[in-house]
Amino acid sequence: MTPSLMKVYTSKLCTTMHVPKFELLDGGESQFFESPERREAIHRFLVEHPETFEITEQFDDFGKEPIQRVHAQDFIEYLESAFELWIAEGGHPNGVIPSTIPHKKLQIGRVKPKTSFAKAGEYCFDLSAVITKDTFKAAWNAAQITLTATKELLRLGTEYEKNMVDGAINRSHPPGLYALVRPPGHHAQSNLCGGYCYINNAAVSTQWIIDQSEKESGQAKKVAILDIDFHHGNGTQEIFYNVRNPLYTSLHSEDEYPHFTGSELEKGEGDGLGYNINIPLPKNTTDDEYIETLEKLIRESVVPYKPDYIIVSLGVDTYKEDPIAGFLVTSDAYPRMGEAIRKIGVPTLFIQEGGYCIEKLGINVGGVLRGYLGKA
Ligand code: OKP
Ligand code: ZN
Repeated sequence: MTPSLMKVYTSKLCTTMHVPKFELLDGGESQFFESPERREAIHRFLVEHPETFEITEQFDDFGKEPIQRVHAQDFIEYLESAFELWIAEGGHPNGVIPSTIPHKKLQIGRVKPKTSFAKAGEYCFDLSAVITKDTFKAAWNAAQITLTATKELLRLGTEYEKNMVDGAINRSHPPGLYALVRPPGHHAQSNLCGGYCYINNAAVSTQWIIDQSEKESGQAKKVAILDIDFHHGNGTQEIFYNVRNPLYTSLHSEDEYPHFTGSELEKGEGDGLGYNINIPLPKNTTDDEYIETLEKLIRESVVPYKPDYIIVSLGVDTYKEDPIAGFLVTSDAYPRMGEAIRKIGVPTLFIQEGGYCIEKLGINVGGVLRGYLGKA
C-alpha cells in the first residue's frame, strides 16, 4: 500500500443507529449534539477524496471478550438490557436517563439498586448518555469496527517492523488508519457510561493490541494513547490508571466537562505511576499554543516511552466554532497536528471521538489525517 493512501473503517450503521431526540445542555433542552450528521459530514469529505482515503464499510465481530477486557461484565450486561427493562418498568420511550446518581454522600449502603431507575444512576455519571432502543448495538458496532481497524493496524505494523529490520524502512511514513465511528468512547469508564460514551473504543483497541501481540510473540507491544479531544478522556484514564502499558496522555481544556478529572496531578497509581499525563490548557487556546504543547508532549513524553503503536482519540471539538467547546483553534492547525503525530514514526490508529461543528468536521478531521500522510 502506498503511504499516501489511508484505510478508513466505518459503517452506515454509525449513521442510522443511536439517534437520541434531545439533551439537557447546561440546563437547557437542546438538540442532541452527538448526532448522526457528524458521521455523515466526515464520511462525505472522505468520499470526496478517493485519492487519499480507502473506505471499508464491512467489519468483523470479535465478540464480547475484547470488550470485557476493559469493561465490567455486569456493566456490559446492563447496557445490553437497560432499555428493555426501562420500558417494562414504565420509563419514558425517549430512553434511559438517570434521575439520581449515587453521589458519595447519598450512599449509606443499605439500599441495593434493583429497578432500572436505580441502575440508570448506578452505571452512569451524567445526563448526556441516554440509552435508546439501539444504543447498545450502536456502541457494540463502533467497538467492533474499531477492532477491525486495529487488526489491520497490527498487520501493517508487523510489516512495517519487518521492513525496518530489513533496512528498507521509511520512518517518515508510518502506516496510519482511521476508525470513523459513533458513539464515541473516551468518557466511558470500566463500569460507567457518560459524556455521549458507552463502550470505550480506544481502550478496547489498545487492550486488544497488548493482548494480541503478547499472544502472537510472547511480548506485549507498547501502546501510547494520545487524546486530543477538547474534553479530558476520564474513561480511558480510569481504565488504565494502574498500568504502565499503555501510556495515556491527554491535551484538553481546563475548567471544562467532565469537571472532576484531567488535572496534571493525576499521574497514575501503583505500577501506573508516571504513565498518565494530563495537560490542561486554558480557554481560548490558539493554534500556536496548541501545536507547541502537542509537540512538547510528543517530544518529552510520547517518544521517550518508545511506543510500538499510537492510538489517537481524535476529537476536533478543539475547533474555534465548536458549539460546546471553547478553544480558538482554526482549521489550519489540524494538518499540523497530523504532521506532529507522523513524526513520532510509529503506526497509528485514529479513532473518532468528539467534534460538533458539522460544517467543518470534514475539513478538520481530514486535515489531521492528511497531515499525517504528509499531504496537507
Ligand atoms: C463528549 B466528547 C458542556 C456540557 C457537555 C457533554 C459533553 C460530552 C463531550 N457545558 N456535555 O468528549 O466530545
Ligand atoms: Zn470532546
